[in-house]
Amino acid sequence: MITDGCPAFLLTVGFQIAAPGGYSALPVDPASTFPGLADSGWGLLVPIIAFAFVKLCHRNNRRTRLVFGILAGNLRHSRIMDTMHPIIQSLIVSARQSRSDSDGLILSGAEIGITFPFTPKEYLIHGWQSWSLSAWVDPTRRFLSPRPTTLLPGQTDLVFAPEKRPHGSWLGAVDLPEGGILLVGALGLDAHVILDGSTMHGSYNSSDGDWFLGAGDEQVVFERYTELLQSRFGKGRAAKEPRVWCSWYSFYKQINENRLLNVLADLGDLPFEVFQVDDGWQQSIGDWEANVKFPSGMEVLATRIKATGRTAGLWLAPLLVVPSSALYRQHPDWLLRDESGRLVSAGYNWDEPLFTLDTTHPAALEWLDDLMKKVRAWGYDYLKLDFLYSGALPGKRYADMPREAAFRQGLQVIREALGDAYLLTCGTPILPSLGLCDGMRIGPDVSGVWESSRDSRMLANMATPGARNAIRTCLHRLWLKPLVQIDPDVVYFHSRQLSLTVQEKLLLRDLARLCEFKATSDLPAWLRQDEIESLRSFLQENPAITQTGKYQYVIGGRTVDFGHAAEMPTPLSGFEKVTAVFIRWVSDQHWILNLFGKLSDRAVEKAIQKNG
Ligand code: 9PG
Repeated sequence: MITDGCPAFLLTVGFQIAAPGGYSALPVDPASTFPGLADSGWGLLVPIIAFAFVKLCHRNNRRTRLVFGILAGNLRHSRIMDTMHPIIQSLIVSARQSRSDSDGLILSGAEIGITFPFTPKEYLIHGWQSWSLSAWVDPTRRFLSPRPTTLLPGQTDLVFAPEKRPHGSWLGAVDLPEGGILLVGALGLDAHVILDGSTMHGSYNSSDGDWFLGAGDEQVVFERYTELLQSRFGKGRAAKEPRVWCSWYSFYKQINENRLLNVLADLGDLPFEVFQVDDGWQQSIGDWEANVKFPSGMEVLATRIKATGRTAGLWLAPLLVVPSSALYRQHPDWLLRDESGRLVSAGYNWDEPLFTLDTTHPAALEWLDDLMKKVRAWGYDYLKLDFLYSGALPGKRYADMPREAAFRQGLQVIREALGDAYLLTCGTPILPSLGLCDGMRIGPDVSGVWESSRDSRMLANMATPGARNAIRTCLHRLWLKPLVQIDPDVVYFHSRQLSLTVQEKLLLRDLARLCEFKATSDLPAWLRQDEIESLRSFLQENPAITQTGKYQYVIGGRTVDFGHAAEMPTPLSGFEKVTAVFIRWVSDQHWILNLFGKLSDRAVEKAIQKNG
């Protein structure tokens, strides 16, 4: 522990001395390391004299800069002693280097360890990409690994999928006994945090990197973390969150030109800024030209949308390639492969296996650049780019670089080619997208059901579509708001074909109010007049919001409690465990996925026809 009179700089000096160029577990007890200095009162005077001396004598000498660094660290440490959370001083920290930060410490090291002298009740896991689970979980509870296996590349970071201990991408946190949290968050791209007993282990995959270690009020700690992230990666540029009509959650793949033009006309004066065409317009995943359902072509559609005063939006999954596409046949050399030359699986969807472009291949990058310029030239100024995680999957790339850096390089090319268009990333690795997109999907898809017990409990999969899954993960990603506009997915106003209760639909809307990102796929033809008016005021209003508890808010004067939605599903009973073995096996059969896909396509088509 660090006592009041003892400058915390000894922590810094301790790191320098205890671990010159290496790593060591260092009990943070400077008094025991330097007993004389600890109570000598020289803590401030020594560095001032030395500082002046060093500055005068050795301006450009490398060793001087090191000493200077330690002394400067000392001054800052001395000042923040009063504000640093006392818990920091009781930790055992292992890192190559440390320096103080306004709300904690900045640690450096490819591997770090933070051991705390208490037993946390909760641990914050943070998912790799938009759809991956983020939540506070009971660290003692062992979760089954998620199924179906074929979908996992598109739901979680596969590298860490076999990990049984609680873990998450880039960051981890525990609750403190007296309230507040202890957070360790990476400031680089390829990091992971695992909880092992009372130690949080952080590791960078490919190199050394920095970490923020902060303690205190959850909101304050995350605010500091986002400031640090912003200084490294930048932030989105868009001024105000858009209000979007998106075609996916009503029509799904069954869009066509007429259906969309009818909706466009029906939207009337509802205050949507963006009319976004989702999946279903393209010839194939990889062949981004209009299919037969859009006989006038995508440029004409954009012109019709813009004629209503709205921004034309378009969905693409630009990094994905399916075997039935011309792109797959024509450019097999652009695809990401593993060490043995086999194609890397990016999951399974559209009744086909998914593969991905190698975003370090110069010709693939040129193709991406052309594609983005093409859709801009068609007139689309809002792009929802989806399934982006595929660009960051492990593999052997044309240029040897860490997978997240390779992804970011691809996204950078996309960003530049899109110019001033609004870029919404979806299914995207979180940290590697920061600074390059305007909006980011921060949870899995919503759907008309609250929760599928089969998916979340039997298959232990909380990345599948469902209102509760979406709310849970989004609630644990609200901290991203200073960095990027956060899209929680659409809300519902209609009452057809939904099993959501009124309360559950309201909760989705309140989540959108927290995020300030408002979108729906509701067809005006499906809405009663009162529902139209509720939608209109939802889009127009800007209610005052205050947080009153961990998951409690006052929104426009109403108390809203998200607590139940944020909880993890209940464990399986003995009998359910037996059933789960069978269901987990069945879920891994491709024909089952295809069958479910066909059944749901048919149900959607029926609903559209029945409801006009
Ligand atoms: C279009 C949709 C919508 C939606 C996106 C994304 O197979 N899967 O694992 C899978 C995951 C997500 C998903 C579709 C399939 O949804 O989030 O808003 O654009 O793609 O296909």
